[in-house]
This record gives sequence, C-alpha cells and structure tokens, in this order.
Amino acid sequence: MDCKNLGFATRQIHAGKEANSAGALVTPIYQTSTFEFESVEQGGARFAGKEEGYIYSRLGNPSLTQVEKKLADLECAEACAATASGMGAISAALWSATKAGDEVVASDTLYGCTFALLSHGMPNFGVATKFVDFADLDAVKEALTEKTTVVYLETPCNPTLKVVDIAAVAKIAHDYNPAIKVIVDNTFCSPYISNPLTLGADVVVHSATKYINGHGDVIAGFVMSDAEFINRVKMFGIKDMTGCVMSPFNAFLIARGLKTLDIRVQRHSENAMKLAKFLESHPAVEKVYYPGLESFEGHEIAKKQMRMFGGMMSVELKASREAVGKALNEMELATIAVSLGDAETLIEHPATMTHSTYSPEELKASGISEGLVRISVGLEDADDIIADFKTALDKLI
Ligand code: LCS
Repeated sequence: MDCKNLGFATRQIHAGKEANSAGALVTPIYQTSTFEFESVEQGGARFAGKEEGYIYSRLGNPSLTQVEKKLADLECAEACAATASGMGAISAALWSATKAGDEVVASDTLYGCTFALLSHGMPNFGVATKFVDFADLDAVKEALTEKTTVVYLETPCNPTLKVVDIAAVAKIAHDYNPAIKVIVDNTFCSPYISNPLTLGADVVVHSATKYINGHGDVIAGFVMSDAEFINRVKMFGIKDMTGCVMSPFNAFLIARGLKTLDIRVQRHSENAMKLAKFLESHPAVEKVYYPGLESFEGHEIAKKQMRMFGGMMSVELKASREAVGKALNEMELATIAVSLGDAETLIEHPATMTHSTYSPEELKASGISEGLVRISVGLEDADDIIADFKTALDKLI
C-alpha cells in the first residue's frame, strides 16, 4: 500500500493485512505473550537483530503489526508503533525524543494529562517545558533555544478547539534547528481529516481510544514517524521506559473500527456543523468554539489543513455554573462522560474533568472557563441531537 496511489477508504480497509496460515480474511488475534524459536541459535539471532521474526509480545506481535502498517499508511508515515493508550504514545514519544537538560516548547492548551506530563512529570527527570500560545507564531520562535529538542502541539486543541498552523510552526522550528522533533497530537482530526507529516511535522501521536477505534470500547494509541525514530520508540520508549504495549485483542478491535473511519468522521462532521450552527443561533449561548464556523478564529487555517472540521466543539453558555449543570444533568440523549469520538454524543465540563490537572491560573491562561462545556458530537440523527440541546438550553433563557 502507498498513501499516494490509493484512496483513503481502500487503504483503511486493506493496508497492513498480514498473511496467515489458515487464509482467514480477517487477521486473527495472536493472543500470545511469547513466540517459539526453532533452536537456541535462532533465538539468539532474533535477539541480535540478525534474523527477522517475533520474540515476545512487548517487542512485537502480528496483530499489532497489522494495525501499525495500517496507521503508517493512513498517516503517510514510514513506520508506526502501537501503544496501550494515547498517553502511552505521548510518553513513549517524548521519552524517546528527550534527555535530561533538554527543553520542550509546547502549546499552552493541551489534553489535561499531556499537560500534567509536561508540566509536572518530565521536569522530575530534568526535561523542562515552556508553554506558549501557538496562535502567536512570534512567541513560538522566541521560546526556542539551543536546548529545545521537541516542539509539541495539538490541533484543534482539547478543549478550546484552538487551531494551530502546523506548516508554519514546523517551518519555524526546523529553520531554527532541523533536528527539533515537531510532534503533533492528531487525535481530534483522525488521519482522515489531517496528516501532519505531510505538512512538515516529524512525529504524529494519536489516542486511538477516540475516532480511530470509534466504538468506545478500547484504550489505545499510536506513534507515527520515520523508521529510525519509531525503532527508538519501540526499543526504548515502549520496551524499556513505559512498557505500554497494546493488547492483541485491542489491535483486532481497532482494525475492525478502522474499516469505517472515513464514513464515521464524515457523519460526525456533518452533525457537528448542524449542531454548531444551531447553538450559535440560540440566545442562551455566549460563544461556540467550532473550526467549521466562519466566525471562529482559526477557521481559515482549519480550511487550509483539515479535510473537514470534525466532531468536536465547545460552547460557552450565558448562565451560572449551577444552572448549566442542572440543564446538562437533565439531557436525555447526550451522555455526561469524558472521552470523545464515539457513536454516542458525549458532554463534559473540562474545568472539573478532563482539564482538572490545570491550576485555576493555568485554566484562565488557556481560556478554559468555568462555563465551558465540551461536546463530542455522535453519530445519532442530527435532528435528535439538536432537539436534545434545544430542550436543555431553552431552560436557561
Ligand atoms: N490526546 C488527546 C487530544 C486526548 O484527548 C486524550 C484523551 C489523549 C491524548 C490521551 O489518550 P488516552 O490515553 O486516554 O487514550 N482525552 C480524553 C478526554 O478528552 N476525555 O477523556 C480522555
């Protein structure tokens, strides 16, 4: 498979298929921790890297190889490493790209646990992070020093949907020092909407828990990059540092979910656009954060680097925290839950849930207000989703 010659739908279904002795259409679940060697010599040769073949499932497993090849293809990457979670992907990538004394320049708005890893976790091991508003490209440039080894961003950001210009940030970083790894968390877009490596990024990470799997039944992640960096992620970031190995069963579920990624993301995006337009017109709404709206700050950049605008949005309501909580508690269809990218419409309160790792000052600096509600628009009928929000919001007028 090759990301330039075949369409996305064809690749999401066919890329990475592993031959198996039974000729099963669907790659079997290789539920095994270890692999037999024919001889002591063969085992030694595999450990020495002189012979290809599986050794032990923390180092590789055919079920994982299948989805790694698929994700590499869908992100136009040379190679990919599957991980046990999105945080596994992020930590394995960051550990592999940094050492004590290095600096990371990161976007000031990130998923709460990524923010915690960079602001509280990695400093314990001598890696410092400077958080910058990535909408301000001069600020990104000024933050770089000779110690910077990683530039880290999400776009659209969780939860304010701030859009970052990937090509512009990658150019600034690489003009300063070509060795800097520009790492992009592409979770909100999925590979169907955006491919950061084609825009100049060096590494892409995903929480596959979200759109890639799409069915709310798996925690998983992926790192995509060149073969050399992925080898380091596998042999150091995963094998030695984090041990965050994806299970063969989860790899099977992801391969299954991926077959419909494009169709699901199209529907998520259509539903989200309809809901965003409805919310924008409702008198209880102060502001809608959705890259597809012309009124949204990042709309022009989003149009340039996203195939469509995705299923994630946030909304600021004109009511007290208590009134908003009461209205959301009474919603019928939308479910109060963290996570995103599932068939079900999910709503959550970032300040007290996904972004509770931020201090009150940090929340304020990142624009995550007390009134902000995040919505992961599901695959239900758009009219039913809108009716559910209308009933809730009409109570706030
Ligand atoms: N990156 C982004 C952008 C995320 O939203 C998440 C999780 C992760 C990475 C971590 O992935 P995980 O380890 O959970 O697979 N985001 C969540 C959220 O917004 N609600 O619950 C989890």
